[in-house]
This record gives sequence, C-alpha cells and structure tokens, in this order.
Amino acid sequence: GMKNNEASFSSLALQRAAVSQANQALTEGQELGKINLTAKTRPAQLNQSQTKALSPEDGRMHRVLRIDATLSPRDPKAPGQFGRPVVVPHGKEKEVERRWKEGNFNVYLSDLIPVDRAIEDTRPAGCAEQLVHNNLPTTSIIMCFVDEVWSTLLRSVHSVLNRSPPHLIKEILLVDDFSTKDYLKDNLDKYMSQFPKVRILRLKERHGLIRARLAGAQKATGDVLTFLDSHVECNIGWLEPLLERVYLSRKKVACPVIEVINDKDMRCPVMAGGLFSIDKNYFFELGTYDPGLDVWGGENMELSFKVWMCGGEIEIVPCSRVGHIFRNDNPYSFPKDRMKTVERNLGRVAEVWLDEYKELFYGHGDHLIDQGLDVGNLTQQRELRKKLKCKSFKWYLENVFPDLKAPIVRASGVLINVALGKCISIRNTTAILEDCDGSSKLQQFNYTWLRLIKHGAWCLAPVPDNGALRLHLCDNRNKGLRWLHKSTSVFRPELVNHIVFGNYHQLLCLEGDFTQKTLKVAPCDPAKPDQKWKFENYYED
Ligand code: LR7
Ligand code: MN
Repeated sequence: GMKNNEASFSSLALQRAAVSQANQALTEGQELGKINLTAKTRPAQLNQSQTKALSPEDGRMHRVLRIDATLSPRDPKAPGQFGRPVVVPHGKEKEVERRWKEGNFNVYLSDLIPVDRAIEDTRPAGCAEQLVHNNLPTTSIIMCFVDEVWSTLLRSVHSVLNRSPPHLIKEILLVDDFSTKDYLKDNLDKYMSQFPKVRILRLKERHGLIRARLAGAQKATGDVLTFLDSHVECNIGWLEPLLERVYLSRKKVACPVIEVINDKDMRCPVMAGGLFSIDKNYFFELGTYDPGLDVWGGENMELSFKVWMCGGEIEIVPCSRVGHIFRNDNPYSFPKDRMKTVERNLGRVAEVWLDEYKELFYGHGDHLIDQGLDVGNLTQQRELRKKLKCKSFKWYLENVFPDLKAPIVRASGVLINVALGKCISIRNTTAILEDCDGSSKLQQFNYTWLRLIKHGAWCLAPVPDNGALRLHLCDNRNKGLRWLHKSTSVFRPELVNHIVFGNYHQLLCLEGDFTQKTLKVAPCDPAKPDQKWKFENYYED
C-alpha cells in the first residue's frame, strides 16, 4: 500500500529500505530444515526467552507439503494454468475495458481462469524438503473484502483450501465489509456452503479493512490469526513455515513472500500489511490494531512498529509464497475522503510511535494535519505503549533499521562564519556574531532535518522586510524558519529566499558583518566569503 502514503517519511522511506535489506533469507530459511528430528536444542538465531523448548514429543516433524499434494488442474488446457500469462482474445478488448473498473484489474481475464488453477511452485530450492513440527498450532484465516470480484475471491479461498494441510486450518473467516454487490450475498453463501470450514461474517455497516479484521479476530477460534487479502493465491507449502515460526516463537509475526514484491527480505522493518500470521493471544496482548484507524492505510506501520518496539519480531519466510493482485487504485469508495483517511491514520501512528522522529513525518510535504485535520484521541494508544513498556523509535531505527538514515539533526555545535572565523551567539531575542567559544551554551545550535537552525526551543529566522535576523519560537510547520544549507556553505532562507531587482530575482543568503557584530540576509554572492558558514559537526554527507 505505498501509493497513498508517498508524501510521508514513514511509509516511503521505510518501505523502500525494507526491500533493500540484505539477502540472508535463504540461509536463514534453510537452517530450519537442519533441525535434527530429536534435537533438544533450538535454532541458534532464536531468542531464548521467546522460544518454545522442544520436548521429545515436539521433536516429531513432518515434511512441508510437496507439489504433488496439491490438486492437479482439472483442465490442463484452461487458460492461466501454472500461472501462464493469458492473452485477451481478439474482439474482447472492449469488454476487458468495460469490466476493468469492477476491480481495477483485468476482471475479464480473471473470470476466464479456473478458480482452482494450478500455479507454479515458486519456492526456493529445498523448501519442500523442510521439516516442521507435527503439533503446529491451528490457524484462522481472516479474509476481509468489500465488493471483491467473484473469481478472485473464490480463487483466494480455493488456494487456501487446496494448498494448506487441512488439520492446520481451523476455519476460513470471510468478513464481508458491507459489500453492495448482489453476487456476494446469496450466491456466496450457497457456494461456500460446500466447504464446512468457511464461515461468512457480514458486517452491518462499512468498517474499513482495519476494523473488519478486528471483527474477524474477535470471532476467530484458531490459535493463530492469518490475515489475507481477498485477491491472493497461496502457493504450495505456504502455511506450514509461517505457523512453524509462530510456534517456535510466539512473538514472531510471520509474513509470506508476496510474489511480485522483492523476495529477498528477511528482517523486515515494516510489513506490507495484508498477509501475515500472528499468535492470536499475542495479537490481543499487543492491543490489536489501533481501533481508531479508519478504512485503509497505515495499520501495517502501526503493527510493525508495535511488534518491533514492544519485544516482538517480523520475519518474511522465504519458503512461504503468496501471490497478490496489485492494482493502481482502490476499486471501492472511501466513506470519507481517501487522502484525509490515510493522512489521519498515518498521523495517529506518527503521534503514538515516532517520538521526536514524527518531525520527519510532518516535514515531508504539506500535511492536512497541519491544516487542522484532527487525528482523534490518542490517550489509550499512548497508555498501551507505556503498559507494554515498548522501546523508543530511536531504538527501532538503530536496531531494526540501521540502514535507514533518518538523522533528526543534520549538523550541530558552533556555527562559524568561515571568512571571519567568528561564531553566531544568542543575545536576548536576537543573534549576533562574536568570538567562538565552544564551551558557551549561547553558541550551540542544531541544524535539524527540517532545516531549522535551532537553539533549544528558539529558531534563527530572517525578518522578511528588512533582512535582519531574530529568534522565533521554533515551529516545525513554519516554513519561514527553514534554511537551505548547501555544499557551497551558504544558508538560504527557504521561504523568503529572494528579492526582485528590476526584472531579475536575487537569491538571499545569510551574511555576517563582524565590525557591526550583526547578521542579516543579503543577496547571495559567491565571491563574498562572509556568506560562508560551517557547523562544527555534520552527520550526513
Ligand atoms: O474498506 C475496506 N474494507 C475491506 O474489507 C477496504 C478494503 N477491504 C479489503 C479488501 O477487499 C482487500 O481484501 O481489505 C483488503 C485489503 O485492501 P486492498 O487490497 O484494497 O489493499 P492493498 O492491497 O492495496 O493494500 C495494502 O495496504 C493496505 C493498507 O491498509 C492493507 O494493509 C492491505 O492488506 C495491503 N495489501 C498487502 O499487503 C498485499 C501486498 C501489497 C503490498 C505492499
Ligand atoms: Mn490487496
């Protein structure tokens, strides 16, 4: 779910870094297969306190499903068998176009493909040889949908039924999030009545996927909750390795590799959101999702931060493969404005989990929250975080996500005018130039990620009219306080950054005048050394 969140640090940077994680996946995955059948030890990489001791009976294991355990295609000539691409027949282009909007994907072709088609075994070598415990917990599959396309919904259910060991599936809960389509009513009931394990839960009003999942979780009777979107195809052996992970460590949230997405992730800082297995009791211990999140978006961030910061782990299990239909737009409507919904959700997550780093979130573009969008009451969520004794977001960044460069402070210390060798110092409500003194508190500044020149709560700001400088109470949202600091060592006010002389624009730069001991913004001139500045310390290139 990247598309809606592009404006925000949280989603984009995290997701991007998530897919660039190192490839330890296979090595790790294969280690599982090496567990000796009678082993009393546990895999070395698992944290002892979270790991179930293997009793002798537990040591009995069975093989993960092999491909021959799945149903072979009823009709090998039917379109789409083994995931082969299907070509739109001549003359059907109009129909394809007409039906596209039913699901924002090629609904016409989906309907041509058998709902129980065979697909290729896309697992890495060795997965079918892996062993899992005989006494794995059972799972409830929770699949929420709103106006899902008939053939994709059925294919999702068939893929679970056909490619999971029956004894591990306690039930499949289809949560109908107040769909409007007729075929999802009687027809669906009738179709699913042939599968005793499938239960349909009808919501009386639109809950949105987040609260719909929670409604499903409330009704679930299995030990583990496995969430899936309603347009997926589970591959052979997808379930056992997920449940094995949760079984070995109940605080582990296990995600399948989502086909089409990069398949090399291992220690996954943020889950994609739609497909994962989690111990049911653990899910409730964590306070489920923030029930204040609306409809769609951000809940994957919320759960990911919560899991990692409160003592759990997220892992992508390379042997578990599930396909997912990616599309460019939601095919259903949002009860409220979609942008507002997602923004509000992300705002809630940022306010509860990001600590001082929420600045990075707000610093990314124009936020509706800046314009008064209310994120609602956060007391319960903040209390939950305290109660669970969760770690800081700083810890998360340093330990779970060391690759992500998110320095709140870009530079710090004294701010020296290179030519004059003098430093900026606080004097009452303004700033002046004086001899550098690294031990003077008055000369300490931070240049933050949001490009503020900060001295405690005070920010250096240009006075728009006369080019003088003054101190202004810092405000992350006030662009008038931001300074661009370029490799040329100049500081340029971001907002009031130029004046017009006749018909050309003159850029403005911070300038020092030592005889007057003053600071001002004046037209930039590369030849003027008194416009060159340097911080004592820099934290990025
Ligand atoms: O109001 C709604 N009610 C619902 O029941 C809106 C949606 N839904 C259902 C919907 O029918 C579908 O089955 O919820 C499921 C997810 O909705 P999608 O398929 O429209 O979402 P998506 O696949 O575009 O978005 C991803 O991000 C979402 C953010 O809230 C959820 O976390 C989705 O589960 C998630 N999907 C995946 O992680 C699959 C891989 C995609 C990626 C990355
Ligand atoms: Mn989806």
